[in-house]
Order: sequence, then C-alpha cells, then structure tokens
Amino acid sequence: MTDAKRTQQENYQAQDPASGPLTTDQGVAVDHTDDSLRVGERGPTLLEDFHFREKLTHFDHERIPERVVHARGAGAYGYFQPYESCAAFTQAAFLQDPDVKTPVFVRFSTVQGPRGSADTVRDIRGFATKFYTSQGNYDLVGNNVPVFFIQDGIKFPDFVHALKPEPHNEIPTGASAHDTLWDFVSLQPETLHAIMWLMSDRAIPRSFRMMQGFGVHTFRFVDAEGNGTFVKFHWKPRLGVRSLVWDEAQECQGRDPDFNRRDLWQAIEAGDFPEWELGVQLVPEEDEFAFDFDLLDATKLIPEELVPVRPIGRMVLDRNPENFFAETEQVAFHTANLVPGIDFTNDPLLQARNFSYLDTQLLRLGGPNFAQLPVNRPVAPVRTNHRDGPHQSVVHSGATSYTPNSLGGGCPAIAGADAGAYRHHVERVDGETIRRRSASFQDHYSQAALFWNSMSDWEKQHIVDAFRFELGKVEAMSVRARTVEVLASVDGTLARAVAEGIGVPAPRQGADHHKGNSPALSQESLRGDGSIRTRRIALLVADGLETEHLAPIREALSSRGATVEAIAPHDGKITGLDGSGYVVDRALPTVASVLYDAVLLPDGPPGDSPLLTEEAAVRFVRDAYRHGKPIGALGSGVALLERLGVAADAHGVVTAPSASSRGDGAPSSDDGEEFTGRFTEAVAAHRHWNRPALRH
Ligand code: HDD
Repeated sequence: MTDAKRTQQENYQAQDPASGPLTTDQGVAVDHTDDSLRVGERGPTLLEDFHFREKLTHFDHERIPERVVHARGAGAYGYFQPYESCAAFTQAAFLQDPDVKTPVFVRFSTVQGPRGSADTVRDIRGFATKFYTSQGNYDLVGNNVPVFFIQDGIKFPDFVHALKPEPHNEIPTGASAHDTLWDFVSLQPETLHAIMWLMSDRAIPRSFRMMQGFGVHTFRFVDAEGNGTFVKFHWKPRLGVRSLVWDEAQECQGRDPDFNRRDLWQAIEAGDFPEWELGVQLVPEEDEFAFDFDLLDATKLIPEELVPVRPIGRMVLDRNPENFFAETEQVAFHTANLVPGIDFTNDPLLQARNFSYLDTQLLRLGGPNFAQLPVNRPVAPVRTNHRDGPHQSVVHSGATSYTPNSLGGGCPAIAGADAGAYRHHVERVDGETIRRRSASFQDHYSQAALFWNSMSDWEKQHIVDAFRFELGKVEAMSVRARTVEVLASVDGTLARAVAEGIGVPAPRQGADHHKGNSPALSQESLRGDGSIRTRRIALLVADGLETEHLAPIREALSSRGATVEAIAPHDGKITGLDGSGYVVDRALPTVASVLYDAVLLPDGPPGDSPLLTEEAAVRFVRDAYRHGKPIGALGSGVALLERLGVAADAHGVVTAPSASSRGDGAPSSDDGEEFTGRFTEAVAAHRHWNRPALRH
C-alpha cells in the first residue's frame, strides 16, 4: 500500500531527457533553440517560427495564482501507520490495521507571506496532510497551533485582510507587526487566544520537523454502527517542539530565506526521516456540554489534563517531491475531503472552510479537474459522472454520464451497503434562522490566560518581548493602547509589561482571576525523544588549531545523529597544529551562527586563538551565545570565549581543559567522552536561557 501512490505517479513521469533530442510540445525534434527564425541576419522575426512562439507562449503562462493564504510552503511524501485498530470509535479504513501503511503527502506553510517570502517569519505554520486511503483521499488541514483567530468563517476575509500586507503600499511582507492586524485584534477579542500562541515561540519553529500539528476543530469519529465520538487531532513530533530565538529568526530571513524548506529537504535526502505521532482527544457525544467552553468554538482547546491525548499511529515523511510546482504547488487540500468514519461538527469556522477550499482550487488550478493532477489523485478507484471542463485528462468512454441510466448498464452503480459508502452522520438539528453567536462562544479571555499561566518564565519573557516588538511597530498609538486594554482582560501582569515597552499607559485594572494552568502547553513538556538527531553543529577551525583529536568527538556526535560541519575562514583544507591538512566543509563567509544549533571550538596553541582575528568567527561565537546556543570549547578555545566576552560558566557552555596543560599532548579518551557527553546534553536541551550579557 505504501507504494501505491509512488506506483501511480510513475505513469505521469516526463520522458527521460536523456532518451532523445529536444522536441516541441508536439514531439517534433528541434535542432536550434537559440536564434529565432528571421529574414536575413538582421531582419524581423517570422510568425511562422512555431517553436519560438510555443516556447515564449508557454513561458508567459507558467504562473498560476498563488494561494491567498499559506502561499509559501514545502511538502513531502511519506506514510501513516496506526498502532492498533481504532474500530472502537471509527470505521475509517486507514485506522484499522497496524500492518497497513497509508501513503501521505504533507505540505507545511506560512500564512501571511507570498510564495517568495522568507521561512523564519513570525507566523502560524500550516500543517496539511493528505492521506491517500483505500476509501479515497482524507485531508487533515491543520496548523501548528491548536486554536484559530476567529470563530466564524464569515470573518475570515476580514481577518486575512487585516493580517496581509497593507493594500496601499503592500507592506509588510511576511510579518504581523503592523497597524491593521493589531487594529483588528484590539477590536475583536476572540483573536486573543490565537494571538498568544502567535506571540509565543511556537510561531518561529526551528524546523517543520520540530513542531506540533493540530486539526484545530472538533471533528467527529463515526464507528461502523453509526455512533459518533467527538475528536481533536494532534500531531506530536518525535524530535520535540523546538523554536528559534526571535533575533535569530530575523537574521535567518536574510542568511537563508529557505531555512525551514531546506531543512526539511535535507533531512529527507539524508535519510533522517521526520516523524510524528498522531494522537486523538476523544469526547463521548453525551459529554458535549461538559466543558466551560463550547466544543464547536475553534478558538478553544481541550486541555490535555481534562482529556488526555491518546496516541493512535505514526507518520513518517520519507520522500521529497520530484518537482515543486507539479506537486507542492498543485496539491489541493480541502477540509471536506473525508472518508467514512470521520465527519464534521457544526463548528461555524469549519463549515465555512468546507466551502472555501474547493472554491479556491477552482481559481488556482483553473477548473474542476484538479483532482486528476498526479499529486491529488486518489489511489482509490474513481468512477464519476463528471465530464469535460478545462484540462480534462481522463478519456471517459461510453455514451452515459448520468444516473440513473439503462444504456450504460446502470453503471457506475450506487454503492451498496457493504461497499464502504460515505454516510453523513445523522444528527437532529433544530432552530430558527438567525445571525447570532451562541452565548457559549463569548468567553475570549480564560483560555488566553490559561496559555499564559502555563508558560515557563523564559516563554513568558519571549511573549512579552514579542508583543513589545509587534506593537512597537504599530504607528497608531490608539491601537497600541487599545490592545493593551484588551490584554489586561487576559492578565494584568502581561498587559503592564507590554505597556511599559511601548510607551502607553499601563491599564488601571488587569485580570488576575484566571487561575487555570495546563503544563502540556509549555514547550518545556514537549522535548520529544530528547536526542540530538539532525542538530547542526558548527566546528570552527583555522590554520594552527588543534585538529588531531577532533575525530572521536565528531564521530561520537555524528553517531548520535547530529551533523558536524568544519567551518574555516577559507574553503579547501586548513593546516592543523600538527601540520596535517584538515578538510573544511564550509567557508565562514557563506554561513552564520543562525544556520547552526551549536558551536564547537577546538584547542590550539597557547596564546591567542587564530580565530580571534577572524571577524566572522568572532561574530559567530558571540551570536551563538546571545541566542542561547550550546557552545563547547576545548583547551585554548575556553580562553577564546573569555576574550570574546562569553561567560565560560554560563548555562549551556561546556568546556574541557587544554590537552597540553595535562602534559600528555592529547585528551584522554575518558576526558573526550566526558566532554562529549556533557556537550550532547547541552545540545539536546536546545537553547539555554538566563545567560549573563556578553562582556565587551
Ligand atoms: Fe485555511 C489554506 C489551515 C481556516 C480558507 N488553510 C490553508 C492551508 C492550511 C490551512 C494549512 C494550506 C493548505 C495547503 O498547504 O495547500 N485554515 C487552516 C486552519 C484553519 C483555517 C487550521 C482554522 C482552523 N481557512 C480557514 C478559514 C477559511 C480558510 C476559516 C475560509 C473561510 N485556507 C483557506 C483557503 C486556502 C487555505 C483560502 C488558501 C489556499 C487553499 O485554501 O488551498 O481556501
């Protein structure tokens, strides 16, 4: 089953370019593609040059409208496998048999920026999964945070217009720090809970591979007897939830705008397949009203302490797309792509999405046949009475394309009771035609405060800093002040801390009555397998440094799954202290600390390190320190730290004495192992807070 999608795709491969000469779209061989056909060497081009016209026309039509939101993304194929049968609560075929792997395609995205915007902006990340199941495609179109900004989809255009670059000057790109967003937020307090997540480090993930995913809405599982159970979906990354530091994220936008995209691609190419566990929170239908919030309100989560997340399977991404446009750009997700056993609820946000996704694909992909595109094709057989339309690529035979028919033998027949037809959950709904939000949707503050209360000290500090940054960029002081007023209804301390940074009066009163706390919301509780797999470690080397004893340290780190790269002032080789050549992986001018998770400084001769005169190396180490990254220093590397104003005893700075000071000229294997062990722990912890400031 895993390979069903891959096998299907093989039918759509382009001709091997090595199999013959260049041709036109009509398959006519071309012997000259550099000069257009013209009258005389300096004369006008001829209309009859069909190759020239076809080439330019095709080029002129290469672009399609980008997604109105989530335009920038990266995708990968893989598989999903359940741990055990979930028949007790859903009949979904792909959740029954632990031996069955269902192919998937996942697209991660940012929301605000256009296709060419930078990856490491402060934004929600999309996490959309297409399961190619035996019963048809199922799409779980989620985000990396569990709540949304609005409760009713009719507000989506308003919210997105406020979030997007402002229409008069199209500024800012890929950022939420501008007047219109905060104007909207300050007037629409239902946004506040999601805003708290957006201001947290969840909005600057270190990697797509290190973030959670959430279905957000309450959906419904339906078992074979038609019984429903409410369900919330959670993806938990094996590597834990890890974030960048805001300053680092900003610099990364310039150093590598493709940071998250490249990271995903490289990990899969290297065989470090990203992995998530799928978990569900299940709520029996009779408990629909058991909570102090409404299950249909997408601005609310169900605290895991109230309803634990039950792991039901895992997803592994193990294949990069062949072609970005054909696959990642043309993939079309739709919340209404459901399979038997999974159904909607009446969440008004979800109901609106069920309209919007199909509608948007019609524009983006140019008509109703987009499900025929290779990436969108189900592996389940498709038999419809839909015909024609732009880009129809299926040749339907026969005279009948209607139901009922007798001339086509009544085919395709309606699915019988045992054919796994989709049946909508039966629910009695009764009411008047009204435009009104339920009273159960009115509390916009308790869960925003729950999130705040659940943060560790460093997470709280980062949230305050983020608010100060964002609101500090807002020109209208009235908007700044009004936002602080609404924040005061979440938490007085938070509102006062923000006010202090942005030049508006502290609110007179602030809420202090929201007492809830959910430890599961803090990144502190989301450390994954605790490994250092796929962490990128920069080994800064230069001519004259001690390279002889680095091999065991590098090997130990690599064997734990980290990538160690030797970085030097120049490419090629450097000459180590013992006179031997040492291969350089990257030249300093092409990299920066923000592209690595940790730094390692080797030993060297007594006296000043040759790295001290390398400005880029100095900046590298100082940036790593400022961004809380683990730093390992051996021997004279420790002295270098001191010279750079780095406190060698700060959190996450791991040192070992000089080999030469022990007189034997080499670190003993015990020392090496002990150092590597401590350094590994520091890398696994990811970032280290509460460091003293750099001394200048
Ligand atoms: Fe949406 C794209 C996630 C609310 C309308 N959305 C889109 C994508 C993701 C989400 C991950 C990118 C899919 C891809 O990679 O192609 N959206 C969400 C989540 C929401 C949400 C988790 C709230 C729980 N969205 C939402 C609402 C509406 C839309 C309320 C409209 C009423 N979303 C769209 C869209 C997009 C889209 C306009 C743009 C491109 C696309 O659909 O395919 O239809």
